[in-house]
Amino acid sequence: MAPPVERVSVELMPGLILHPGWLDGPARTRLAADLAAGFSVAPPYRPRMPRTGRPFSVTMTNCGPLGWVSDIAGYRYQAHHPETGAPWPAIPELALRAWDDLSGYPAPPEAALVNLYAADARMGLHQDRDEATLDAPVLSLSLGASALFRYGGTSRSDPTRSVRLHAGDALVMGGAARLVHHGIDRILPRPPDLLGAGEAMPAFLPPDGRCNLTLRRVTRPEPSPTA
Ligand code: MD3
Ligand code: FE
Repeated sequence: MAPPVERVSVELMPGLILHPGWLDGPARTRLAADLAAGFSVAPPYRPRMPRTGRPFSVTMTNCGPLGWVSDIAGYRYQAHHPETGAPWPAIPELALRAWDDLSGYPAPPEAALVNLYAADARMGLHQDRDEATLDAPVLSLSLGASALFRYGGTSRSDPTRSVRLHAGDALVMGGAARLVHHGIDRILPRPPDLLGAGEAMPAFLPPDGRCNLTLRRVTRPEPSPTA
């Protein structure tokens, strides 16, 4: 019998909860396979900054009824891939289960944004506020290489702290943390592993790359019949 999985959680600030190793090795492998299957329908593409058209250093795709996209015209959620026009694939089952277990939100997520980082990619400090449902948390799942995640406050000039995100970690951003500024400063080199058995890297990632999936509720849910 495999030993039971240790399940701890750390409140980094009110509303920002880290669940280290939420997905075990087999779950990470399954999630990566489900994502890879989706990429054949919705290939990762390189978004551009609104106005300037500057390309992102990450590539992106989405799963779910809606996907977050960015191009010269602005940021928005839309139902189709911006390059192929195809509807986004379904959100992987394991990701939906993590949302049920961790979000505390009564309606399912509508968008799962997939960010793919090469070893030299980063994501500048920003807020996520393109959703009409700021009462719903955002849930992040990490695969592949570890990263240095930075988070601050609701003001851009608030002091920041950093924490490492590792493969399998789940991070929930809700309540007072929903509108904090955050970003990825850098992808961390793989630690030299004395046993030669480092993290199994999803085949779709570039060498020492990282994948992050963020689940989001975008539209206000219909009131439930019992409410
Ligand atoms: C805190 N992604 O996609 S995940 C993003 O690792 C994004 O790819 C980063 O920021 C990544 O928008 C960070 C952690 C995260 C995601 C959303 C948040 C933290 C958040 C929303 C509000 C507050
Ligand atoms: Fe974000």
